This record gives sequence, C-alpha cells and structure tokens, in this order.
Amino acid sequence: MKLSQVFAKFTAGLSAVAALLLPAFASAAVPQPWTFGFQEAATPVMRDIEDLHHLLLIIITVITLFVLALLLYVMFRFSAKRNPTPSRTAHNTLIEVLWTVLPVMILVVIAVPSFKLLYFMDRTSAPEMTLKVVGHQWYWSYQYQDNGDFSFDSLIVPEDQLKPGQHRLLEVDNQVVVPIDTNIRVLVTSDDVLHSWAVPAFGVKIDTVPGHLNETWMRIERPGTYYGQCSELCGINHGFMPIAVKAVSKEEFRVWAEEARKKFAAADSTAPALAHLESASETRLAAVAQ
Ligand SMILES: [Cu+2]
Repeated sequence: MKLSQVFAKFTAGLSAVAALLLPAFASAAVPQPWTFGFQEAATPVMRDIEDLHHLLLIIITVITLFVLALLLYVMFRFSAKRNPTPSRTAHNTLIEVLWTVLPVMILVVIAVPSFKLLYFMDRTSAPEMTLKVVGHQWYWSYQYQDNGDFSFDSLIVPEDQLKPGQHRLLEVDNQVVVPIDTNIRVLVTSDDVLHSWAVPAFGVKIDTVPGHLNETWMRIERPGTYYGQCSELCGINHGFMPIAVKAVSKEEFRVWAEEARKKFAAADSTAPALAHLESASETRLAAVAQ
C-alpha cells in the first residue's frame, strides 16, 4: 500500500470517528455551540482542506509523541542518580544525518499536497458563471454580470428584527443566491478599506482590496444556506457585515435571477442601503459614547 493510500485511509477513519462523536457537526452550515473542528464541507476545496488538516494532525501528533518519548527516556536513563559520570561524546555522524534528512523528508511530504491544494484553490479552469463581490464599510454588494447584469446590496438584519429560527449576527436582507453543481468564479474587490469574504463551508477566505481584483472559486455540492463573516478587521462595524449564501438548483436559480433582474433594476438599492447603514453606525457610535 502506498503512503498516500495509508494517509487517505487514516483521514477517512478520522472523519468517520468525528462524524460519530459530533452529531451536531453534520448539519452545521452555521457555527454550533459546543462543537469543534470544521463546518461540514460543501465544496471540493473545503474537502481537500480538511484532508490536509487531518494529514498535518497525524504528522504533528506522531512527532510530538516521539519527542515526548525521547525526553522521558533521557530523563529516566541519564538522570544524575543512574548516570553519575556523563559521557563526553560530541559527534555521531549517523544521528546527525538522520536528524537532518528526516525533517526534510517530512517537509516534502507536507509540501506536495499543500502546493497541490494551493493551486487547486486558486482558480477554476472552467468557470460557468461569475459572481462579483464588493466589500463596503459595512456591508457587501454582489453583481451578477452573466445572468442579466444586476447588482444588489446585502445588509445585516438587526437583532430586533430577527424572525424565530434566524441566526443572530449572520442574517442579511438580501442573500446571495447561487446554483449548485456549477463552477462559480468569484471576483472580489473593495470600495473603501480591506475586507475579507469568508465562508467556512466553502473553504473560501479571500481579501477584498480597494483598486484590486482578487479571484477565487466555489462549486457548491448541496442546496442550503451557508453563512460567513467579514474576516479582515475593517472598522467599527466589522462584526456586523455577515455573508449568507443560498445555494439552489440550477432551475431555481434561473427563475430567481429572472425575478432579481427586474427587482433590482427597478430600485436604486444604494440610497436605502446607505440610509440604513448611517443610522446603524450612529446607533453604534452612540452606544460606544455612553
Ligand atoms: Cu469588512
């Protein structure tokens, strides 16, 4: 059995154990209380990130246990009581070669899947649609240039307007709707300061930089609503510009895009968005001042 196959079996086993131990984990597209680890992967990229994480976890556990065992052995075997006259040995060629070559080999084992993943995450070779994301202080706007060229703003739902079952600090007025099983090219930029568009279940976390276009991609495998947050400290309302992505079937997406094109073309969505934003900022500034 090849080494990579051994690791694949290991990681599959670990995932299975994790799924058994953490039932709440399975349904999570939002953070759940009293869980650890990742939200369930919804894209091939996130699955590969989990695999790399498991591989690194195994390697670091083995190294840590090995060093611990060596330390305990040295403390026991070479204590002043058991070894009153220490040897004055200073060199051992074999051991010196080993402790140089082995770490290099471990780093190579880590580097191969790591670079593979880095390039896989970078961009998709066959994009089927493009979603443009623009960060603002403090909300997101989204542009659908392939599906009728419309755009809209997406603002947090304030806590006092949440409906039962909605998630505090994660709900938005206009969710980003995208089709499943589609290679979506995501282009991100910013209107003012650095933000970061991050959705854990997709394995996407990418900085939005004013005057610069960054690219990533996602291929969502299951319908559902996925939540994320701005992940670059961007000002006073940094914690209040969540991301909610609704993944639907291709057919539902077509219908939605048709309606959205009319809805958002009719309304100048910028003015109410800014009014909402200013009042939200003033409330928060007032709260800070008290
Ligand atoms: Cu931000």
